[in-house]
Amino acid sequence: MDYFANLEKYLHAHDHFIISTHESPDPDGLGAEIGFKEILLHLGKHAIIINSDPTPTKFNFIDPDNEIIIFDEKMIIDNISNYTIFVLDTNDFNNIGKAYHYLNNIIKDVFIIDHHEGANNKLETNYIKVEASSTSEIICTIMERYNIKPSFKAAQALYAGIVFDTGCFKYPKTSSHTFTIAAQLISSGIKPYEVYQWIYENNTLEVFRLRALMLSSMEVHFGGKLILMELTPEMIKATNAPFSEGEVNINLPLSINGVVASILVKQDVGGPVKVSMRTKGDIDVAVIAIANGGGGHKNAAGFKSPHNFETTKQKILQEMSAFFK
Ligand SMILES: [Mn+2]
Repeated sequence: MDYFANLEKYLHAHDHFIISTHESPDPDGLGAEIGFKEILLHLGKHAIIINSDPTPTKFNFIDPDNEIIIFDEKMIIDNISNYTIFVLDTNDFNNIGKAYHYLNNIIKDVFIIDHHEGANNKLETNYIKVEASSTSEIICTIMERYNIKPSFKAAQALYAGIVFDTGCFKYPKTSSHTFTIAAQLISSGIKPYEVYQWIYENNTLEVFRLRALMLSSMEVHFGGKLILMELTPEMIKATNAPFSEGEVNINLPLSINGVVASILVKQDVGGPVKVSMRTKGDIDVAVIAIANGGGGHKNAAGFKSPHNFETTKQKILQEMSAFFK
């Protein structure tokens, strides 16, 4: 697969680009956007970043110049019909959130840069490298191909994306290439400890209280191998913490000896019921996610459920039981 040739073709065909990422943006999506915008400007292109959801406050350091535009139904973009879109860190244009319906009506062409599994029909024409640790890592590779040295701002944003998506260089897709790229980013003067503190030691009391509620919802299944937690609209209302801050707690149960699967059934206030799955070893939850219309990787995947909260819980436990026979 010549990802780079696909990208070159798209870049030659267009000049005005909107960059976007998935709803509830995380440091990988945000960092990749900041880094990729720098590439497009360097190539003499016109580029703006539009996200459906605001950047979580604690990740504002990734966008110090406030260049990310938050989608608004009434927004006016001059010559919008000239634009095509780059979708980053999700392989489904539909996942960009509220802006999707608006942009889908206007935008002629879409190009995906991503590292999630589950889009085999899009591999031929996009830049989807599932072995990459993060979309930020892919953006660094593209920068290298164009001989672009990232600014301090872009280096910090991309480093944050890699740190976040690799869980501080420990998840399975962390490779020697990931470390090489990280070393290059650090050589532009960024401080790894600062980035670590901003991402991981920057919790509010509200977020800590939400974590407590989620941990107390814990159910142990299949002889201690699977843990299921809930993140409910009631918990969000009770703590006033952002939904996205609760979502990351899915990783906590995997730190328990013997636990190989962590399931989070979650729902934001007024939002759909969703299921997130994290596993260790050969438990391939991408299969379950794809069968339910979602996506992800072997050990990290998710989907939106058409059912209510309780039914969703029962159904996912039943589907997971196949791994514990
Ligand atoms: Mn990512």
